[in-house]
Parts: sequence; structure tokens; C-alpha cells
Amino acid sequence: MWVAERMLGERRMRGINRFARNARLTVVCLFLTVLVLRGTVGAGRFGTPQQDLIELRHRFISHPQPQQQRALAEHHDALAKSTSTFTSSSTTAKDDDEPEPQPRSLRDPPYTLGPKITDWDEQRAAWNARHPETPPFLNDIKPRVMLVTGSSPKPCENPVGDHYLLKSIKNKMDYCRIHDIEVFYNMALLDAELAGFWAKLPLLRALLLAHPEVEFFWWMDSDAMFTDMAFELPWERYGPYNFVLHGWDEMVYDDRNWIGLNTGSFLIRNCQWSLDYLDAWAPMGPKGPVRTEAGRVLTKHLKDRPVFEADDQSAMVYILATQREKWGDKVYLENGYYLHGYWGILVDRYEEMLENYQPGLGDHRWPLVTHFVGCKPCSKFGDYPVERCLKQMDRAFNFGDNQVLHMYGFEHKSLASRRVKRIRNETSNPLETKDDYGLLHPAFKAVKTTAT
Ligand SMILES: [Mn+2]
Repeated sequence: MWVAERMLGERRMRGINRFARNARLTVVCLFLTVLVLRGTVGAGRFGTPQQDLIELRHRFISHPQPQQQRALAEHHDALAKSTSTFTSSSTTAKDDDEPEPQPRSLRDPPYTLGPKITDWDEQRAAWNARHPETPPFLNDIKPRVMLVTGSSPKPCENPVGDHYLLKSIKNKMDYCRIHDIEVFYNMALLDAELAGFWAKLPLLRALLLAHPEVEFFWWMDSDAMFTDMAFELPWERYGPYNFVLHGWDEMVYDDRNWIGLNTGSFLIRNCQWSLDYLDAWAPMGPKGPVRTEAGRVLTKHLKDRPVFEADDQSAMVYILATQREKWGDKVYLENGYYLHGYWGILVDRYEEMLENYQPGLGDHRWPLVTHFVGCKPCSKFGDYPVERCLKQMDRAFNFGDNQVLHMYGFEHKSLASRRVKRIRNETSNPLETKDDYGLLHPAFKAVKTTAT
């Protein structure tokens, strides 16, 4: 009896101890919850979520714990997003107008795109081994490619700009269908700090990590159009390279010229090297004092660069020119054809090209891409008069579109015309019609997956 009572007492003591431990844990959890929620609750009452986020960030800077900081930020973001889904559209519109967050200062820790990944090649290889149904190469040389492009989440300031964005994506869809390339069109600003020309960086990283089956991502600006629908990229040339841009070695490495390469149309391979490169590329991007100060550095060190905030292209030239030994051997600067072609030297020659050449050449005789650098049809002001830009964009679009219409027996009445005309008589044996440019059933589209 006494023994039983003592055992009961011990058990009760253990119970009390356990309760005390649990209670302490609960209080700690409660404290952490309040700390996290404070951001959200405070946001509604006293400030914007971003301001609170920055306060939170400052709170953690005294005890730097980058992983935890990002997790909190993401948690906070998720909360903010989930509440906004339930609000009315008018409130959502108001949310969109909320004041800009306080920009990152030069004293803040440098911008990072996300948690550091060091074994992506292994992770990706393991995933691909488990998914033989989507091999990263469609045949011996042709990689699985995804073309990535996009435009602002907002309608264009100049309403006609939206029509040109539509033409631009239609043009890309045509090329990609013919060449068996997937398309991703982005309209979301994934990271407010990297708005503008830098937005492609977080986007490419997100896609790269979500699509281990894709070997190459092909970034293309919305102001660039395909003008050679028959030109297939020389993939065999890029085997040893991870980054392919239009450019010239001497202009980048010797002259450090800011237009020695162009970042309006480039290929980036899905691999660890590319993640590392994106990490090295991003820190000059954050909007505000960081981007402004980085712009000063770039203008000082690069040839002929005007004074303006840091852009991704100048940063790329700067990195390659100053750290050639680190990155140079994996970067291919292409000038054998127009991966990017400056519109100023091409658009007035379309008639001459039509007279002398055929699609499929990709170079100055029949440019793969015509890029309207400096034309801003979506905004009110660009570097060139809007009328000239729009007229030439129509010509470029029709030049490319003629090759598409050709497959179906039509073409534009002229490069300036939206109207089309028949180019051959209809026949009762349609399958015997000659496919002049070989675009209907192109050989490069035929998937010859190597048997496993
Ligand atoms: Mn562009």
C-alpha cells in the first residue's frame, strides 16, 4: 500500500515536471508566434507589410540568421497573399497601390536570389534518372528548351503597346511550335527589388529549379521578334557552354564596351554553374541606392556607358571582363548569326533580303531575331519616336509572319500591310503541295529519343 502510494507520488511528480516543461515550451512558441504575427497585425494597423518586413529584417540583422530571416519573410508574404485573396477586387486594387517598401541600403546585406544551392547537378541528375519520360535531350544534340519571355503585370501606359505585346508573343509561339520549344510567359513580378530589366533573374532561377527536365532556357525580351522561322540554333556548338549570348570577345574582354554583348536574347543551361552565375549577377540589381551606386561603378569601368542605374547587360559585361578566368570558359559569345539583331541595321533591308535570300540563314542575310532595343511601345517615352518603332515592328512581324502564312498558302500584301493574299491555288491534293521552307514538318522537330 505504502509502496503503491510512493509510486503514485513519483508518477505525479514526473507528471508535474513534464507539465512544467511543456508549459515552458508553449510560452516560447507563443512568444515566437506573436513575434511573427506582429508583422501582419501591425501591418494592417500601422504600416505596410513591407515596412514591417524591413523592421523585422533589421531586428534580425543584430543576430544574422539568413535562413530563418528568409523563412520569416516568406511566411509573412504567404500570410499577406492569403488574406488578399479573400478581399474584394477594390481592396486588391488598393493593395497594388500600397507605398513602395523602403529600399535596401548600401549597409544592408547584399541581395541574394534564395537559399544557396551547391549540389544542383546531383539533384537534377537524380531527378532525371527517375523520370526517363522527359529526357533533357530530345536527340543526340537537340536539348529540351523552354523560351521564357514576359511583360509587366499592368496594362501598357500607351494602350496600343498591348497589341504589340500580343503580336510579339504570337510571333514567338509560331517559332517555338515549329522548333519544338516550350514557352513560358511571365506577367508576375516575382521579386519587387528586382523590377525592370533585372526581373528575368529570379524568374529564370525559379524556372530552372522547377524544371530539371529542361536543359536550356532561352530568355527573350518582349521587344524582340523572330524574323527567321526556319533557322534552328546550332546546338552542337554549345555542348561545352552554359551561357550563350550575342556578342564579341574583343568588345567585352578587351574594350569592356557595355554593348559588347546583349542580354535581350540568350541561352542559359540548367546546371549548378548557372545558379552560381545568377548569384554573382544579382547583387547589383536591387532597386534604390544599390542599383544607383552600382550604375556609377559600371559607367566608370565600362566603355561608352551613359550615366544611369545598373542594368543586367552592363553588369554581365563587367563580371565577364573583371572575372574572365572564373566564368569566361563557359560563356559563348555568338556572332555567327543574329541571336539578337539590332533593328536599326536590319529593318530597312527586309525587301533586299526577300529579293536575294531565303529563310534559314539566321545572319545578316536573313536575321533570326530583330530586337527593338530602345523602343518602348508599352510606355509613353522611349529612345526613339513611337511611330517609327511601331511601323518597323509591324514590318518585322509581317516579315516573320509571311514565313508562317506561307505554310498555309498566304502572305501579307506588303510588309506594311495587315491584309493577306493567296500565294497559290487551292488544290484537291493538298498534301502534294511543296513545303518551300520546310517548316510544316521540319526534320529538326522529329523526336528521336535514344532508346533506354
Ligand atoms: Mn529589349
